Amino acid sequence: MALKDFPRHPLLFGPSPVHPLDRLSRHLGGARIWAKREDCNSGLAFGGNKTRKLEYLVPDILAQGADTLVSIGGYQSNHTRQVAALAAHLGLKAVLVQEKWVDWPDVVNDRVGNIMLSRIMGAEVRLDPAGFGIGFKDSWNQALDDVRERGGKPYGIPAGASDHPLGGLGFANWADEVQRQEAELGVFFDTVVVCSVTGSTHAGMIAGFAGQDRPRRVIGIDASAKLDETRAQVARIARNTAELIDLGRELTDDEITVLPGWAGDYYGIPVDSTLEAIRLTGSLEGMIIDPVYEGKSMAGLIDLVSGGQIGKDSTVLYAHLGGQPALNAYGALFTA
Ligand code: 5PA
Repeated sequence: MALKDFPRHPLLFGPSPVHPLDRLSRHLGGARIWAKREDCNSGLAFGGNKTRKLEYLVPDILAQGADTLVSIGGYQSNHTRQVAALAAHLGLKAVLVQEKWVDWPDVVNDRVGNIMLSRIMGAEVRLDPAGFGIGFKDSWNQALDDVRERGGKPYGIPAGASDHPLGGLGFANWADEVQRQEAELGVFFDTVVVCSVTGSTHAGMIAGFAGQDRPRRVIGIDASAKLDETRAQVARIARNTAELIDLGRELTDDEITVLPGWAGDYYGIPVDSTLEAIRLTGSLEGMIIDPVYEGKSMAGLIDLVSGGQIGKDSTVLYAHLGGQPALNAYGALFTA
């Protein structure tokens, strides 16, 4: 089935904005850098990359007659905040398992930012001491069982809405949207830089771009600090998605690039390059990025352009996937 034939429930304002980052480009002395802004793509609780993925899950949620969305993430998960917003929007309940994915000492970590927004939107938030992992968790299965026991009808959405048969479609659609915007703007992005953790953002892009006539590089920057798991999940979801949208050929290994080097040792803990990227992007462009995801992918972009792996004549699209609410839990890093 072609991508356009999959049912999609619109949750975005429309195509997300694309604009150049002129001062950052000049500062790096080379490649022309643009951003595509998933951080302001929707009116649902600040939007983000999951809102785009969820557009393709909604028809399935409604068809199954579910009354409760059940999902999982860290305390400061952006994904679960977007699930809470979707539940509010559809008039459903949400149960969110929020695990201690990050050993971060800030005393407001479980009270501000994303988790606060989810509570405001009426979600049932369950704090769980389990650590980081992108696989299926017992606590998630327990939450699904609990909803059933109460007589409800749960719909399970895995971490990051990734390991779901339809999880890659949202960003396959993003690839088509990019192509339409390029035609309007008269540009071609030969390189796309994207943050990768649970994988379906990057994977969807790979599958979507693979069907286009003009080849380009899609560079995933790992922010999981568990490279092998993220790389395997990106490859699996990219191939499933390619099959689902009838790409008509196998994806090759060199179409699947997840680079290590900017995640630091732990998911969710920023390192020097993350903080430098956040300050540089903020002070040169007024564009805000977070310490868990986008600060790490921007650090990757900066080094790849500075080091020449992305050439001076390149036109680069930075996928800004959202995530700023988590900054509130990292206040101690920005006191001066
Ligand atoms: C997230 C994910 P993928 O998980 O699709 O690889 O996307 C990575 C990513 N940027 C990039 C932002 C702002 C993100 O929120 N967040 C998760 C969450 O629970 O919020 C799924 C991990």
